[in-house]
Amino acid sequence: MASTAHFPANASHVEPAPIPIAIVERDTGIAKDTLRIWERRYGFPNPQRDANGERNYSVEEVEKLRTLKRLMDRGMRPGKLISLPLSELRDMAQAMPARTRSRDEQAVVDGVIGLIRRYQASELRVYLQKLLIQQGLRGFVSQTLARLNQDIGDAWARGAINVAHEHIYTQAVQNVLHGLIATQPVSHGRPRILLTTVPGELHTLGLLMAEALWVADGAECVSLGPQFPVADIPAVVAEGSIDVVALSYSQSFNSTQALNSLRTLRASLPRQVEIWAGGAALGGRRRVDGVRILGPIESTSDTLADWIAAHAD
Ligand code: B12
Repeated sequence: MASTAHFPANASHVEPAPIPIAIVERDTGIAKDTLRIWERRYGFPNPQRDANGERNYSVEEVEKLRTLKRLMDRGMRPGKLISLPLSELRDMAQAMPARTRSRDEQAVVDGVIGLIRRYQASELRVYLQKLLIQQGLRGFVSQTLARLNQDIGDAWARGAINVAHEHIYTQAVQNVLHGLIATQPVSHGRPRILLTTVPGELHTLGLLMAEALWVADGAECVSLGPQFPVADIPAVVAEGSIDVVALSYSQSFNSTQALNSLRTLRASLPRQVEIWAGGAALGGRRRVDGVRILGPIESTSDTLADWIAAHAD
C-alpha cells in the first residue's frame, strides 16, 4: 500500500514512486476536489499523468500539501500560502505556536514523546497507568488521551516521530485501556453495543476510549476490532442481540465515504437498532438520518443515559 512516510534526505537516489490522488487525499486530509481546483486555479499541485491519464503526485508535492494542511488547520488561507516555497512554509509551521497546553499538560506530552522515541514501551505503559489512577477514567480518557492523540499525530506530521513510534504509543494505550476493561464485571446490561470500523479505517483508539467509558457505565460492549465489512454487520446484530452499532472515522478517512457507509448500514438494519458514530471525519455539520453523530468523547455517557432512559420499562 503506497504511503508518503517522510523521505530521508540521505537515502541513495531511488526515484520515489509517484503517488495517486486517493493516497494524497488520505495522507494530507485535502479532498480530491480541492486538489483539482488548486491545480486549475494556482497551478499547484501540478501532478504528472500516467498512461491512463490518472494524476500522480511527487513526494515533494505531498510534503508541501501536508504542510499547507497544517497551516490551514490553524486558520491560514491557502491562497496566501500556495505560491510560497516548501522551505518557507516549513519555517512558518515550525514557528506556529504549539497547541495551547498548560505546563503540566505539555510535561505529559513531552514525557510520552520522550518514552516512545527511546522505544521504552513498558515505561510508557506504567506512565499512562499512573496518569489513569491519578486522573480517574473520565479525566484520563476525555482530557489526557484526547489531547495526546492530537499531539502524537502532529509530532508524526512534522516528522518528529515515525510510524513505529505511533504504533508503540497505540499499543501502550491499548494495553492500559484493555487492562482496565478486563477488570470490569460482566454487566449483562443493556444496551449491547457492537464496536468496529469500516474497511480502510485502521484507527481504533477513539472506539476503545468510548468502549472503556461505556463499560464503566455498565453497558455490554462487543468489539470486533477494525475494518469489518459493512454488509456483514446486520447478521452479527441479529445473532448477537445487538442494540447499538458504534463506529469511528478518524481525520484520515474520507468524509463522503464515511457518510455513505453510514447510509448503507442504516438502510440494512432494523429501525430499533441505533447507530452511533464519531471521529474527526464526521466533525462539524454532517448529518445522516437515523444515525447519531457524536462529538467529543465526553458525549458517550449522555448518549448512553439517553438510551437507557428511552428503553426504561
Ligand atoms: C495512532 C494513529 C495511527 C495508528 C493507528 C493505530 C490504531 N490501532 O488506532 C497508525 C500508526 C496505524 C496510523 C496509521 C495511519 N495514519 Co494515523 N494517526 C494516529 C493518531 C496519532 C491517533 C489516532 C486516533 O485513534 N485518534 C483518535 C481519533 C478517533 O480521534 P478523533 O478522530 O479526533 O475523535 C475524537 C472524537 O471524535 C471521539 N471519537 C472518535 N471516534 C468516536 C466514536 C464514538 C462512537 C464516539 C462516541 C466518540 C468518538 O473521540 C476522539 C478523541 O476525542 C492520529 C492523530 C489524530 N489527531 O487523530 C493520526 C492521524 C489520524 N493519522 C494520519 C494518517 C495520515 C495516517 C496514515 C495514512 C499514515 C500512513 N501514511 O501510513 C495511516 C492510515 C492507516 C489507515 N488506513 O487508517 C493523519 C490523518 C491526516 C489527515 N488525513 O487529515 C493523523 C491526523 C495524523 C496527522 N496529524 O497527520 N495512525
